[in-house]
Formats: sequence, C-alpha cells, structure tokens
Amino acid sequence: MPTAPMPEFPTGFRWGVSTSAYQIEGAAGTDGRGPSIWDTFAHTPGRIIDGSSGDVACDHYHRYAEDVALMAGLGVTAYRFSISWPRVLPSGTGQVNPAGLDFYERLVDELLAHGIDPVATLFHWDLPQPLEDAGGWLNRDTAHRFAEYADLVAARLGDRVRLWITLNEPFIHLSLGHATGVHAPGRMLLFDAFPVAHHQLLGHGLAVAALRARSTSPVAIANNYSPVRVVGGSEADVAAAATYEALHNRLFTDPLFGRGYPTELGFDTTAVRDGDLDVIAAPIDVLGVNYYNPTAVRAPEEGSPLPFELVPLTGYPRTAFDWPVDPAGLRELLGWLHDRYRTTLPPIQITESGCAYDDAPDADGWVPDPDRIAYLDGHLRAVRAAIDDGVDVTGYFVWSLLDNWEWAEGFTKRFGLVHVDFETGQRTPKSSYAWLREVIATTRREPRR
Ligand code: GBH
Repeated sequence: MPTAPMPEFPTGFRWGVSTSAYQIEGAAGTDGRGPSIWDTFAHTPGRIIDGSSGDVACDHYHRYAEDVALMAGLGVTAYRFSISWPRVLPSGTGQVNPAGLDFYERLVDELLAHGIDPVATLFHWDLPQPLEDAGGWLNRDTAHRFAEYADLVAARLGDRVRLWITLNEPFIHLSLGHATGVHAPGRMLLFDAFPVAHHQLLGHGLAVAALRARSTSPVAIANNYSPVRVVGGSEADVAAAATYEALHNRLFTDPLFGRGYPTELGFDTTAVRDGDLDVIAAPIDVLGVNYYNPTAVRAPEEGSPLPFELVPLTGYPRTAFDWPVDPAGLRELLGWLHDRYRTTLPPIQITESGCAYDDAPDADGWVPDPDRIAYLDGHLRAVRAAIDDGVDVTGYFVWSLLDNWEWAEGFTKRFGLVHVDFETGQRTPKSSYAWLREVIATTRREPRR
C-alpha cells in the first residue's frame, strides 16, 4: 500500500472518471435507440469471449442518478461519458430520436447539479449500423454524417458540456475494428484499412468546426498512446520500433498538428483529397491522452505480413488483462509528446488511465483492490513528475467509474472504482474508491463549487 502523501496538483487540475455509452448504458432497444455495429458484433456468435452483449450492461440508462451520486461521493470535478450516436440518430442521419437527446440532457443537468463538469465524447466506437451498411468509416460520407451529428448534439448541449471530445482512440477503432477484426465491425483489412484512419480524422476536423459554431466550450480528441521499447538491438529492430511508433503514436497525431501522415508506413493515401489536411489540423484546445502500458517491439520474422513484431514486455507486474504495469511509461510518453509537438501541443488531459483486476466482495461486503490503488498512485505520481518536467497536464480521468462491459472480453475484465454485480446491478465502491476520494480531497486546490 502506498504510504507517502500524494504531492499537490496545480490549481484547477481536473479530477475525473471516464466511461462509454455501449459499455455501461444497456437499454439497447429502449426509447427508440437504433442498432450500432457493437450490437451486431456482440450478437454474432463467437465474437465475445463470454457470449455476452451490452444489452443491459450496468443499466446506467436507468440508474444514471445513482451513478452521478457515486461520482459526487468520490469528489470528482468532471465526468467523461460518451453519447450513443444511434440513441440520438437511430439511422445515423436524418430522423432525430428526441428521447435519446432527452436522456443526455437529464444526465448533463444531474452532473451540473452536483458541481461536476460534463465531458462528452461523441464517438466511442458505436457507429449506427445503417451507416456501416453504407460502408462505415471506409466511406467518406461518414465523416460528414459525423459532423452533422456533432452539430445536433451541440445545438442541444453546447451551453452545458464543458469539454467536447470528438473521437475516442481512433487507432484502436482502426486496428482492432478494421485491420485485425477483433472489435466491431470485424473487418480484417490490415494496411488496406487506411481510409478508416483518414475518414475518422476528417470527421474529427469537420466536427471541430461544427462544435465551434454552436459552443464556446473547448474541443479535444482522445488518442491512445504507448511508449515503444525496442527489443534486441539490431538496426532492423530499431527500424521496426520506429515504424510501430509511427503507426501507434503518430498516425493520428502528426496530422492534427499540421505534419501530415507519416510516410514510412507506405499507406496508399489516395483517400486524402486537397484541403483535407487543413480541415484535420484545425486547432484543438486539449489533447486527450489514454495511457495503459508501453509496448515492446522487434523486427518481424521473415515473411511476416507486418513490418514489426510485438513481444511481451517482461519484468513488470501485470494486470488481469496481462498488461504490464509501468507508470514511468506515462511520464516518458508525456515527455515524448512535449518534445515532438512543442509549440503546437495544447494542454494535455489524461482522458483514460486504469487497470483490470479480479475484484470481488469479501465476506463483509468490502471489495479490496490494493493493486488498483498501487496502479493509480504510481500513475498519478508519474503525471505529477511530468508536470515538474514542464509538460502542461491539466486533468486525469480514471478508467473507469464502474466495472462494465469490456468489448470482446465481455464481463470478464473489471476496471471499476465501483464493483458492479452484473446479475443484480448492485454497485459497491471498492477500496480504491475510498483511496481516491482521500487523494482528491487532500490534493485538489480549488474550492468546491
Ligand atoms: C480503452 O482502450 C477504451 O477506450 C475503453 O473503452 C476500454 O474499456 C479501456 O481502454 C480498457 O480496455 O497488448 O498487453 O500491450 C484501450 C486500448 C489496447 C490499451 C490494447 C492496451 C495493449 C495491451 N488498449 N493495449 S498489450
């Protein structure tokens, strides 16, 4: 258990928790919500490890007030949630579902009533199925549909959402969703998936303009990053690591800051039209950084379809997901972003950071999760160290408030500060919740509103 007191964070530092719509809301067929690619994927046999779906998940759609009360009890100053595109536009475009917009309005108002800043992500992977049927993110039109959807949401909530996040982890939606097929929509296009990268970024840029027209709140994107460690020391290993870095850390960031796409990946970029890169490079106010762990890379075997090989990073403790735990990787990553993007880099907020463990209530009904406490303690200290290094980090959101539906892993991975019994829906704060409440209470430096 960590004992040293947590250092203070700068005045106004944002303390938050993150979730996403399909992972917690449930109510998949309720009040006019349309189907998304994740409904389709989860209901396809063999795709989800435990055969489950997000049909009910945490039933947050009905229990949102209880969940906001949990956030208030924790003392967070912000909540990052995502809006389900098919809940507000069941066909992805055209006919609006007023009940869907009403739900997010109730949620936002409940947050504000508790002094919690609403931080809304517009796309956390749940594309409306009718848009997928029209080609999904392979189709350039989807970028325009996304901007219309952003306009619709901002027209209703633009006066109350305190930070907009256009896309969540477009790299994961590209790689797992469209290159390897582990996530919805299950396409296996490998490097031919490049148009999905470009159209997501184009959608981001068009959405930034749409949001600016309706709302004075700052705008961000949430990218996932992983510092790359070379395994072996040959020139080929070093080159493979650089290629992986271009793919994982630069593909969705270089264009945001006016540097265009990395060329060393050899993508066919015919999807990129004149003017697109200017749309994509529209200034943003915050860079959202999702961090879980570093990645170890070496040169591929002869005949491999990929220009790198990922290998397990040894010598670190591991989570229940078998991901290595390395807080120093977060400080290293923040330094890398700061050095590479320099004056073009806006303030950073850590929009996701967290870990899965096999947490269960004990005989007295407590849920002890000392490994999560150690994880969060280490990563918060890494953020504090990065701030001392000169990186402008203005917030930290834990993934996640609740145990929830972890995509292809179904209900088998628990990331919450709050335990959820998926039979009854019962919420039980874990020991990490009590720990974080103390950290926030003793380190936040602005008065409670
Ligand atoms: C995020 O994705 C998502 O935004 C969120 O919805 C999700 O619930 C959460 O994280 C937890 O998964 O191969 O051992 O090096 C995270 C993306 C991709 C991060 C895989 C860690 C590699 C682990 N992740 N990654 S490893």
